[in-house]
Amino acid sequence: MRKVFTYLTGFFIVLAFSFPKLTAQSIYPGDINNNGLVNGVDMLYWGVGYEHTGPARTTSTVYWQAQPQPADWSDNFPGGPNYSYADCNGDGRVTGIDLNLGVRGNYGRTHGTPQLDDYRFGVYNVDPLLHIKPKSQTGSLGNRVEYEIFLGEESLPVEKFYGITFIISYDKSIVKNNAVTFEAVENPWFARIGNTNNFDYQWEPFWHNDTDYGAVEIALFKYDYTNTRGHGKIGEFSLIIKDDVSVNLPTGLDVKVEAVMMICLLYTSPSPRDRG
Ligand SMILES: [Ca+2]
Ligand SMILES: [Ca+2]
Repeated sequence: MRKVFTYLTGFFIVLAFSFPKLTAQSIYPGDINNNGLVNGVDMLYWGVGYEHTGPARTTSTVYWQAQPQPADWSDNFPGGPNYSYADCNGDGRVTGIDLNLGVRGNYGRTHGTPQLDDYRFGVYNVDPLLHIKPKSQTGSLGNRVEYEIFLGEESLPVEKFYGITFIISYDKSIVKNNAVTFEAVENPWFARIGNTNNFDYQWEPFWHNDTDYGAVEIALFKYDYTNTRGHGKIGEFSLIIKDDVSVNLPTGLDVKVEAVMMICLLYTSPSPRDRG
């Protein structure tokens, strides 16, 4: 007979942040914040740098090796590197190619000794909640367990949303390999245009399951130069429990958020749109 158990609901809090300070050297295509690692955080930076232009590099490639920096572009990320880092292929413009070939293509690669990204947890009842909620209160061995992911609540919405990345970890010893899924909401609240029922398509989802570590990294990020206020479901996450495991129930799957970063757009420099 299969064991049936109740698993725990997690509550997590996220906080908008300012970009960390980082030193500039050469450009590794995809590592936009130049911390030595390509991950979801670089996708947030891409959304901020989208459509900016500046001097091209002498090398136009996303090949993973140190590329020479061009002359500085006119803008820097708040507290961080020059916008030229967002031009992963070095052609002088930040476009979808830089996201897809640079950041997604070089995802997970490292150079030097990576510095920890500036993940931060917020303060309870002050910052909006990132809530991972099981769809059912019971689960059984060998079956898929589904979770809904919510960001913000009616009583405490996200005031200015531009992007979020977070890492959900789970106990890999009791979760089936390659059985983790993530699906973003098709028309999420943060893509709503004003108070209309129309949605902006200038946002992207990303997720990657690391079976070695037992964690899935998720990123949802806009590139429309508009912060959104709101709250609600942002996606669904699921995994399958192995059918041949012995676990201490009901602590079960040990699903929790390991790290989170949420950003808003700061209007410290004009967007390409404002410049016309
Ligand atoms: Ca990085
Ligand atoms: Ca480019």
